[in-house]
Amino acid sequence: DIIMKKLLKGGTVVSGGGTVLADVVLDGEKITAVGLPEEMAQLAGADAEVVDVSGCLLFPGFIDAHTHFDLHVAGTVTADDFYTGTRAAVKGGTTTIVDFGTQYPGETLAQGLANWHEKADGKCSCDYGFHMSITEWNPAVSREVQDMMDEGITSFKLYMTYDTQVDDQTIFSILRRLKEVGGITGVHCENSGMIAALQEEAKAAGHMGVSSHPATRPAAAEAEAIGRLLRLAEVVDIPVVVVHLTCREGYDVILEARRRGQKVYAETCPQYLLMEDSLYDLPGMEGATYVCAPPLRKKADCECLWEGLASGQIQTVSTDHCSFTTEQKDLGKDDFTKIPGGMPGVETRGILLYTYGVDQGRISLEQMCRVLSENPARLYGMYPQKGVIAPGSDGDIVVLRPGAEDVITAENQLSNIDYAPFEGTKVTARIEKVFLRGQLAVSEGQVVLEKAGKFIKRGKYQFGTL
Ligand code: DUC
Ligand code: ZN
Repeated sequence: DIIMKKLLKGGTVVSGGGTVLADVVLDGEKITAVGLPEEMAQLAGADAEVVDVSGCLLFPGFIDAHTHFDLHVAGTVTADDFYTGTRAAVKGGTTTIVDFGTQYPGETLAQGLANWHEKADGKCSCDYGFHMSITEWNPAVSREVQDMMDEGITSFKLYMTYDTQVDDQTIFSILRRLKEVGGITGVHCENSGMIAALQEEAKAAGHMGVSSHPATRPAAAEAEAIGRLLRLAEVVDIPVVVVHLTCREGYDVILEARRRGQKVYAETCPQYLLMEDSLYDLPGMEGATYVCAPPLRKKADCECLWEGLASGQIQTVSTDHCSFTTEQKDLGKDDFTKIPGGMPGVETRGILLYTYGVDQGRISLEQMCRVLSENPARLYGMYPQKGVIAPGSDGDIVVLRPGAEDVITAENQLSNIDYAPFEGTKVTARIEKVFLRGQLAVSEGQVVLEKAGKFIKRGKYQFGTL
């Protein structure tokens, strides 16, 4: 391919700070110029490949900082691995994922990381980084945290529930260590003891079906754990990320900590913005496809989360993509606690945020750009390599056509599962093209470039830049 330069003509460039009609020059893997048509044409030169993107919005490639690909969990393994998962991601406009490398029982962090590199290496159709999930803590693991930072793993994940959970003392020690090395952690906040007790009660009463799922993981369990985490972080004096926030109760706890002067970041996901817990009452195992933790909540919670996005109190929208087939979901047909928890999402996050967020007037284009691209790039040490369309940044660009009519169906999806949670949902945007570091990866909505993704060594989170 001798034509190295590309000129994207006629589009509207979106950033967190505004939108502007501008042409974009790509040279090799990078964006080299953004500006007025005549100037850009001159900079690109007569040999540049001209790509007509008129009528389209150009976003910096979306970043999904919460995926679970090829993860062993609940006695099975997620249906999407790095091959199918990143193909689905890039089709949906996501040019970078940050997956959760996991320290399985008995492993060092180095072993967990090596395992994740092996899973991802050569298989990814978008760029990728890893957080490390710390599930066992001792002095040797504590020393390894610096090694992770040196390897570009600058963020971590802790669970307050599941068998991967760490207790309060451990969380406190880990936060102390992260403060020393300049790391940041996302935390899955749910009170595991309360959930275990409620599950036992439900089962003792013979309530074995899917409809028991939401009531046994109440919003109070999430809000309590968020509060506990934030008090631990307060004493250590370190910013933390509350991942997949679902409810008003938790939101209020976060706002309260901010009023005390704490730095707290919050993430939510499309399913928590758009779906309600009444789905768990669907007949048979239909509701099982919506089982995730924390669970879907009420309409008022969805509204609260949209408000949080609009006001900037919630900084990122990720997916928590953790997909299982209906056959895998059937593992819990006699006992709802055995349903593998998780929903897909990487393929539809952008078009859903556009349709329900921007098009329906809940958030602005700039806010959409911030929560899908700019903020995760800043928070996870990738800005300005990622997260912005500007000279010097990677040529990761989503070409989104607003006003298109499309319908989400399982039949057309690339995710390796036999259903789509948003089946039949009408969307008003189509992702026509995606550029991954200057290369056309999606054309006419089809993935045309596979396995071109590379590992992104991330920098430290810079306090105060978000
Ligand atoms: N929640 C899920 O539903 N699945 C994966 C991990 C998580 O936190
Ligand atoms: Zn998750």
